[in-house]
Amino acid sequence: MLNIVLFGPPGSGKGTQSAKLVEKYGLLQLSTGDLLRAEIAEGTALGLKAKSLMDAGQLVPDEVVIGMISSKLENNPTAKGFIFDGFPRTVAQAEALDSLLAERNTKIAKMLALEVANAELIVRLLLRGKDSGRADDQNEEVVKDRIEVYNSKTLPVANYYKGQGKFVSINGVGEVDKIFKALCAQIDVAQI
Ligand code: B4P
Repeated sequence: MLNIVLFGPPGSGKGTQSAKLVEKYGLLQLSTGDLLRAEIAEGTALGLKAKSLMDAGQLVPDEVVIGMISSKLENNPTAKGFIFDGFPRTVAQAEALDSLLAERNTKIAKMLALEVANAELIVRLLLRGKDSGRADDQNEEVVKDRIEVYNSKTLPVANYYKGQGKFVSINGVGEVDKIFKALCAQIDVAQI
């Protein structure tokens, strides 16, 4: 089983690259952002709770996203492996993920971290906001708040994986295909 954490600030290309990685490696993508947006679209109680936090650029409580990931792992026992996209976003989530994987006799092989400067992130997200309909992409203050939340709460997760010797930095600026090749080179080494 091959499990990869795709890491990076909002707008760094996690969703974009995950889609390509899924196609090439046949792994299952687990995007907590997508799972939460699906809950909102279905109008579930969880979705209603998450919406106001997401629209404000804040993180949804750890127990909510950990519960969603846990049930996805439970429901996909035969998966070849997983790409965790946008999860874990806090150290508590990273610890919970390690436990969930250990229960299944597997672990994270690598964290691949897309590095993009703040100014470029803001341009990308506001551009996406013009046609995505995502409230959190349409307001520059909210976009800046998301980057701030990333720096304060999510960046420490990189140190968590550095401590395990699993962290790899990838330049997230440039052509999508060039970035994809750099990610594949790391995954190919991890598979050997
Ligand atoms: P996410 O859905 O994870 O959204 P995101 O961080 O904005 O990244 P995304 O994957 O969508 O963007 P991408 O970089 O692909 O999270 C949304 C919210 O959900 C969070 O703020 C939080 O409230 C909540 N949430 C999610 N997970 C959570 C968790 N674990 N714990 C707590 N709360 C959680 O792409 C951005 C844009 O850049 C696209 O338009 C793309 O076309 C463009 N782009 C990509 N690559 C490019 C390149 N190389 N050059 C130019 N543009 C590029």
